[in-house]
Amino acid sequence: MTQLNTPYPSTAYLTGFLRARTIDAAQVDLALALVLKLLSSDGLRGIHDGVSRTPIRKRSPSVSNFHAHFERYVETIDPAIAYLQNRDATLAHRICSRSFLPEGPRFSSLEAYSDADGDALGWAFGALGTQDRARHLATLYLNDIADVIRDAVDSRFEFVRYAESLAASQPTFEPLASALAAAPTFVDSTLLQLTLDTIRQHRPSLVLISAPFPGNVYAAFRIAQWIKAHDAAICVALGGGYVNTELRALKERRVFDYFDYVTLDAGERPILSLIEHLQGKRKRSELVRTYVRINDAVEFIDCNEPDIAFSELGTPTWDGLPIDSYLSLLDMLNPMHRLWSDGRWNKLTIAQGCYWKKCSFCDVTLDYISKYETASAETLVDRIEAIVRETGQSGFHFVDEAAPPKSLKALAQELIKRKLSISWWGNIRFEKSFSPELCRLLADSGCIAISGGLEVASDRLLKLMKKGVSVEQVARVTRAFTDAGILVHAYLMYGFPSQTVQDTVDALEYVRQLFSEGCVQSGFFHRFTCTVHSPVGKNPQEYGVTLHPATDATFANNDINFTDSIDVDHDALGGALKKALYNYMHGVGLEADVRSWFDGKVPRTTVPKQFIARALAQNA
Ligand code: B12
Repeated sequence: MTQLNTPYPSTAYLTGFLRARTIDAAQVDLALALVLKLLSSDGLRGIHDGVSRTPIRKRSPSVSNFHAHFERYVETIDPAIAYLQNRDATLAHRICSRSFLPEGPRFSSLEAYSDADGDALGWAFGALGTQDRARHLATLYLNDIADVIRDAVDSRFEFVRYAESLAASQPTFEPLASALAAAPTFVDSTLLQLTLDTIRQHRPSLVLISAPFPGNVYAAFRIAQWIKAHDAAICVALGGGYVNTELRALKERRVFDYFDYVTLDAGERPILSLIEHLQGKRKRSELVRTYVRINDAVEFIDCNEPDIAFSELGTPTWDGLPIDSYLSLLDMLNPMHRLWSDGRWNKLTIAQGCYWKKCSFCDVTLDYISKYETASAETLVDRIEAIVRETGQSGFHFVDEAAPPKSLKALAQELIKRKLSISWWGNIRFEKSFSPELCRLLADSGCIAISGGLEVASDRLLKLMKKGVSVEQVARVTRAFTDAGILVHAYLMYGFPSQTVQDTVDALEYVRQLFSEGCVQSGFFHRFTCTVHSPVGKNPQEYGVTLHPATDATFANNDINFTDSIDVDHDALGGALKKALYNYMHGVGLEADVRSWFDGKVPRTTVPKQFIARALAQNA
């Protein structure tokens, strides 16, 4: 399960690469297929069977509501999906009437938004925002159905992650093994049918399953299990972001009851080597970054052959994916989350890896961060042109860790030179080099939004985490983006080692001022987690933390529990930070003393009231 608005790009990259090498390859998005199947009239009937088997006293409000209005759900599901797929825009009027879609508990969130006339969402979408309003209502309707699936059919279900806890930082394979041995749920059997249909259609000799996130892993194993049961001769391999991050110390033999091969990091070279091996042209000892089971033991084989250069990877292809069937959802009323879940974005990498690779909370020791490589602006724009030609769509999400300013500048100049009209957004660092002139150039080339890390807004902690930016610098850079008409989203963090209550209050004061001065429009506070691949995980003493790693990890290894040198209840503070930020994004509470967001007593901020205004004035 990944986001539903657009395909995750790994299959597009690999299919494009393999086809460029004249290897016959096809790609399928079973995550989307599964969701569309569940959200069809047949799917709802299957869900209803589960509901009927749930004793009345055990039914949650979502389940009871679904049962009571079941016929209405069946009648409305296909039109609602067609609407969310942008195939039937005029239905917006009926959806906005609030008498078309059945409304379950999820709709109660709307009460909080009613304006003085009792018009829910009036403040957010105004009188004319019918399409967005309908999209939000239809998203709540799907969320109600997801709750029903979770409460009555399969407690592990979510649209963008399925059974995530079985895989995320799971030191042993045990929980996954027992889930895989259990009888399939209705969600599983639906996926099983889709898997078998796909195998019959394509008749593959090799299946590559991509698991970018922990919430894909259980389903990946299920798919492999069913392929093997259907035809044990089909070779099945696993790779992707989850594997690259969490399975670097894999010792679990049972993984190979499902997969023949598991590979690490960029997939192109390992896959070419694997195909040559399967064709009898390469010895097993010449595989690249590949785990195999030999004599009942897991071995990691890596003949150290160099990776394919970034400039030689070829162009991703979306051919074979149903690009008109993805769902444009409008879930949270946060402008950046909207880009993540709404719209069919083509995905492309500007540079591989991160050019900075110093941030102490980040997985900088892993290849996908540390191995930095660029391609020329001409090559990138050739790829962009080819993708627009193929998909007919001109929106791009650059999926870099942090796109380098130099490459973005060259790319913008090339896009403008070729008079190519695209829209693009992506992740950057708030570097000094993003001057007002450069921001305007990026906007002219189609940049609509950027996200970047302000992390813990505190110069002491930014220095400790080796972020290489200061709060003043972030203020000036974000303001330059905003002035150029580009939406700015700030990644924020709390709970970093040695962060005091005072640091947290001060960080919120900086954030308040940044919103108030029109520097950022969107943000999200993430809780710091320590991973084994980050500088904090590698050198805990430098950060004053004591690690408590899992001692017997044979499967996944990523997050590590730790104790900080100071004792602060970050959970309690986190709630206040999120509440304040949510309000700031809607322009609410910007005048209030930041202490008012916290439940308990916290100290007054030490940040001067005009700190950000003064930082901006220095620039003028
Ligand atoms: C852009 C991005 C996002 C975006 C867009 C996500 C999307 N759905 O498109 C946003 C910000 C929304 C996001 C959200 C999340 N993300 Co994110 N994201 C990334 C990022 C920076 C790039 C992903 C990308 O598009 N890469 C380009 C593709 C082509 O690379 P790739 O998938 O790795 O594929 C290559 C190889 O892995 C390999 N390969 C892939 N599949 C296969 C299969 C086989 C068989 C083989 C042999 C090889 C192979 O070959 C490919 C080409 O070389 C990565 C980090 C990174 N640099 O990769 C994190 C990353 C994938 N995200 C991660 C996480 C955890 C998440 C979230 C779960 C965070 C959260 N707690 O909510 C969510 C999940 C969202 C969802 N369900 O869709 C982790 C996953 C690690 C893990 N612990 O499992 C990563 C690795 C970052 C990290 N270290 O924390 N993410």
